[in-house]
Amino acid sequence: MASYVGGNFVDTGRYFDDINPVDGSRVAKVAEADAALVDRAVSCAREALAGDWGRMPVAHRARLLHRIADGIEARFEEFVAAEIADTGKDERHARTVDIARGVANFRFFADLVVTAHDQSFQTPTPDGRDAVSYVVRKPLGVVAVIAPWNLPLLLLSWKVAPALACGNAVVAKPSEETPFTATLLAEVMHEVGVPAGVFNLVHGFGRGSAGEALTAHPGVDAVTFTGSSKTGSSIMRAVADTVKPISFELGGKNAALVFADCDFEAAVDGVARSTFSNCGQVCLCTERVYVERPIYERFVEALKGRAEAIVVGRPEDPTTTMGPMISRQHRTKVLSYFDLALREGATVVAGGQVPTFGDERDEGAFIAPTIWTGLSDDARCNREEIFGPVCHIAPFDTEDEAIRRANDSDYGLAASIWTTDLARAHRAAPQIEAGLVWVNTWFLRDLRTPFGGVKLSGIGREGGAHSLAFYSEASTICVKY
Ligand code: TXE
Repeated sequence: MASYVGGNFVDTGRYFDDINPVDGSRVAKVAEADAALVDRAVSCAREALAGDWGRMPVAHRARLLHRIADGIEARFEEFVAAEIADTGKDERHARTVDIARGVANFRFFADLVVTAHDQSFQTPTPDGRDAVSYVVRKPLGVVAVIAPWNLPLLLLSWKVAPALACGNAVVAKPSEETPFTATLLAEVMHEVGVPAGVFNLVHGFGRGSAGEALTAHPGVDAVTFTGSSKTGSSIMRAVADTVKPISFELGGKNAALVFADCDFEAAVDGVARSTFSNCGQVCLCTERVYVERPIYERFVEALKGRAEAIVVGRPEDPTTTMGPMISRQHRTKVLSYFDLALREGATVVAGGQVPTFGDERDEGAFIAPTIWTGLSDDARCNREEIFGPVCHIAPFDTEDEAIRRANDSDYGLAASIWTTDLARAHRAAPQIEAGLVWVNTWFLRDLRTPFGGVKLSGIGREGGAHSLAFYSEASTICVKY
């Protein structure tokens, strides 16, 4: 796989391996972009802005975004297979979430940008005459997009689509773990006639590689990033001197609050899905579950049943409901929390181990869906993002206590509340310190709504008009007449 710079695929001659986490086999050799190639990508992006792209009417840009969506749809099966090869995720997830939402992101922002409008005001002047003040929106310029590996195409397109819709040029760096669908996206951009330099793709790692070279590049005008809070801090330092706009969606340690008056089966299903979906590797996944004491024991048993019913296996097997983790390296991190949980006094209700298959999957990165009880709220396993198919369940006695414990976290991305008491839902939801609170559901996303987190979970909001606001620069013009 090669980088895509200035309308050309570029093989740098220095490679790293893209590994399939199902069996450890090599998916592809990926050419790593060095600082010189990143520099060329930024220059090509700037040239594109100075050329036709910078003058293209918004309606044309929107049509082009629809053509990108058409291009992904035309190669849908290839995209699904690529996402599965890189991540090992089950096929249904890749098909209905990852690639489908990748297409939807381009269509959504294409439609949104043509209807976007801004404010204007009649402004009184001191001498009794009139003025009109109005706002125009301009592209930021060259936007660096740094994407993670858990929902590769979905999270990349969530940023690339609005950036292009607003007229920016993009230099994107996908995760080193998942370069495949990003490369296919570059091919689609090429096929549908996105002008050279408007979309550039550089492959590589973070620190000391393409990621760092890109975020530290003086020619980049804004950085948008999804990934770990630690990397978010590093990028913030890299852009500090030039004070670039940033948008960060970082980690989470999300809570589920299950009240005794909930629809029990719906709550168990919802919490199971929010804990184990995508092998627990979604920033929105639940890792802390608080259950009202009268239903606590029953809930623990029921969630254990759901965890044990999960079929861990090959992505293409229709009975599989959970694939492997993204990599052996990530599994090692998650397993270190499994060990830590025992040292911190956890009771293992389900899972806690690496499954064995007796075939090539033993070379992969599989892990068992896991549930703990018995940890204190200040245990590290209850405070640090683990990012695996694991949650801790604790009982609570009052609504105020549940809210207080949910908020006792360095993170604040998402939460879910399970109750049939409407007044409680409305009372509790706004008290949760998180960018997104679901009531009786999880992962339901309206792309028009703001998305992002508080505390260590990020800076800024994207989604709908919030994306258009981030990916453009507002300029106020005041005309006296
Ligand atoms: O993330 P990183 P990693 C969390 C999760 C996971 C942890 C580590 O807890 O266990 O992060 O995962 C690029 N300058 N999430 O190591 O390092 C990197 O190449 C510029 C939460 O994969 O944040 C990749 O493209 N770029 C999450 C991207 O940043 C740098 C999704 C993410 O990598 C860089 C994934 C640097 N200095 C992991 N260092 C979510 N919020 O959804 C790394 N990168």
